[in-house]
Amino acid sequence: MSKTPIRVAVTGAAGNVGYAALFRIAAGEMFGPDQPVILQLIEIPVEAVQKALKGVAMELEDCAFPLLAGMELSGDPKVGFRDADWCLLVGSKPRGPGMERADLLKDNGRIFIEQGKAIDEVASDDARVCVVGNPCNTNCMIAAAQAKRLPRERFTAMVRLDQNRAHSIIAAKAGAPVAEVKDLYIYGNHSPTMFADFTHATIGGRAAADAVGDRGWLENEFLPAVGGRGGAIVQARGVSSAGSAAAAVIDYVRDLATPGAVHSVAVHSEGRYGFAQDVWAGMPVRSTAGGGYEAVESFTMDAFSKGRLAKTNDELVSERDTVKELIG
Ligand code: NAX
Repeated sequence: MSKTPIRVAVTGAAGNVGYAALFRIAAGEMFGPDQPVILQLIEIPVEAVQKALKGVAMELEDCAFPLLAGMELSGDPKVGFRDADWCLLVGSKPRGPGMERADLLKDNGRIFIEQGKAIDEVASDDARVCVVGNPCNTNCMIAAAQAKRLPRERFTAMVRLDQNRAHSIIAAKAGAPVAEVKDLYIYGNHSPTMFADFTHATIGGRAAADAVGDRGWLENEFLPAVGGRGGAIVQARGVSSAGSAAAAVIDYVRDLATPGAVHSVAVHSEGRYGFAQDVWAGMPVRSTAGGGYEAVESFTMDAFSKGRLAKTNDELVSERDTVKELIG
């Protein structure tokens, strides 16, 4: 007997990351090769955008994916998130020319207040919320602050693209296959201040510093390369990451849905690793049944790492303070 379909709501479904992710979700790469999905595609209620969304849905139909058990298109979050089991918040307002970061935070804050409220009202009782739209840590904090029914641990944000970038860059430097990189996790904000903790990483079973043979490179070149990779992609492509971002969304949600997987996720910090209590910070988590997780708290940080954690925490605190009056 076939499984009950999982309802997956995706905002920004006609955008670049949405477009690149949807086909992979419908093909079974997120929830497995025998798990049907119903896609609930949400876009802004603007005629041209809704028309483009219809076009995306037409293409999904044309793939005849056996696991795609249905699609619902919407311009209203209270309709789009109804009964959703997984809410992937990809859509957000991009930073326009001359726009201050504070204005970006506030404009997006309003979107995530509305979506957080709608999810809390209409999504399924065991809904999980995964925020991708930037600034994703703070957007996630804002959405979670709206929840009265759903526990805030259900709200997480994506730092998986940073983890994937870090693995790839360090493997190339060590001349090792990327699969040999272990225990390299992302801490803090999804921004250039993030800390890709190479101090506990191993490559082919050896400490990363030994495998690379150059701690100076790790501190002074690797970290800026990971933090600056998004900007480098924009420079090269003229638009921001889409294929790699979609691959990271698949990895992030698939691992959350896989008990035992250990991976980087931005979660409610609760003071772990010295982060402020109420921010959402990247850290390693171990997935538990039903899309849950427990934070991995066992890594001991050296003085250099503590300095990096403090820096990314400062940025998260400043973002929190910028939107404070919005969330009350
Ligand atoms: P696009 O501008 O191509 O698409 C965004 C889409 O979101 C648009 O179609 C827009 O109409 C829609 N949207 C805006 N407000 C909405 C709302 N209130 N409800 C529903 N839909 C809404 O951006 P894209 O390249 O797809 O990137 C999407 C977001 O992901 C951006 O915020 C981007 O900064 C962020 N990213 C985050 C990453 C991460 O690692 N956390 C990496 C990839 C990506 O850059």
